[in-house]
Amino acid sequence: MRLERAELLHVSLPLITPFRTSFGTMTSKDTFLLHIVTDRAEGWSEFAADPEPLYCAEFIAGAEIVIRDFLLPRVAALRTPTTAALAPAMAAVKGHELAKAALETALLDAELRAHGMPLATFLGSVHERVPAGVSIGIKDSLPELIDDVERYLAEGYVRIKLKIEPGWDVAPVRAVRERFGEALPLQVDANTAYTLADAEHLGKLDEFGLLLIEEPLEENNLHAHARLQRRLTTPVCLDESIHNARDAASAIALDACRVINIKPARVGGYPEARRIHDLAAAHGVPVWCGGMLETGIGRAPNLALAALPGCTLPGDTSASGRYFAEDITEPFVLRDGHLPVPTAPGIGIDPLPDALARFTTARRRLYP
Ligand code: OSB
Ligand code: MG
Repeated sequence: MRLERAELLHVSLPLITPFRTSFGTMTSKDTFLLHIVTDRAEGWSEFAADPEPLYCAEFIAGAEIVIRDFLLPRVAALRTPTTAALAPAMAAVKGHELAKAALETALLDAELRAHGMPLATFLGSVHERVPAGVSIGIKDSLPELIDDVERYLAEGYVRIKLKIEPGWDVAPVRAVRERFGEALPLQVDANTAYTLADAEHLGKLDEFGLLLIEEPLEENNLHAHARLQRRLTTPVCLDESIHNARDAASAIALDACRVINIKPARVGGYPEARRIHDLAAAHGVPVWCGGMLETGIGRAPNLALAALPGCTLPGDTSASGRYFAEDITEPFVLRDGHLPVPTAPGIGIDPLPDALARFTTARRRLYP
């Protein structure tokens, strides 16, 4: 396979409702797509992070520079750019997992399309459809939250995740439990909003039988998460703190988490996500596929990952309609609480030319 062309398309899609977390409020999904053309096939990917480095250290403008100036030249220098050769070629560049994932996924898409193989087959996925959970942002009031949960459950979502922060934690969890009962699969995500000094307060969540509490403490502090886990019966799940399989191995060894949220972008791509899945499965640690409010271009490959056998908890891969009035691809539609795993080669989906043209705000040639 020979790299012939690479371009980056900035896109902006309005969200149907603002999404508020402990780190900020999003009203639109602003990101870029990578489009690469090889002599054999074309490939697409979506950068997962936001314009500002609030969820993670990476951000759109920085990633564009990293890809253009440091990653792509290393890939273009390969005699035969294959997915397997990519990670070693990019390893000299420290960090920047989300930028690396974008480039690797676009190339993987092209490589798989050239072989006529769906990503799900490449990864070893075992399900044709995956159960969908939904992540619900912080609301202005409890009645507003209850309305949202009610609506999502009526649509068929099989698991509810509540975003929490100091001042919005025990009360919303209690309100949802009281209204919807013990049996509702329920979990929370703090996005690093607490410190170990809050351990006793977080312990108040134990009585609600949550599936997990996601990233309660500061990013990368495995030691503090292990100390917190010792004081909670609710399983700690790590998101922000897991950047690769090495981190996952350390976190499991330290008992810093008992569940892992795998976001392929956050760990540098699908092959590394698969390694984390395998490592966790070998330790009996359940994993699930997270999300970053992706358009269809980022959602499609995540559904393939979510269909791996070790993804035993429902993920955050919700239907397109939970985020956008109109997606950039054919929308993913919830049926019976599940989303279909794409079956076409590569990521299994393409941007719709008309939607792509309307959502694109800038287009930049990266190579040659
Ligand atoms: O922490 O999982 C997170 C969205 C953006 C950034 C971080 C997170 C999230 C979500 C939403 O929780 C998941 C989704 O619906 O895509
Ligand atoms: Mg999270």
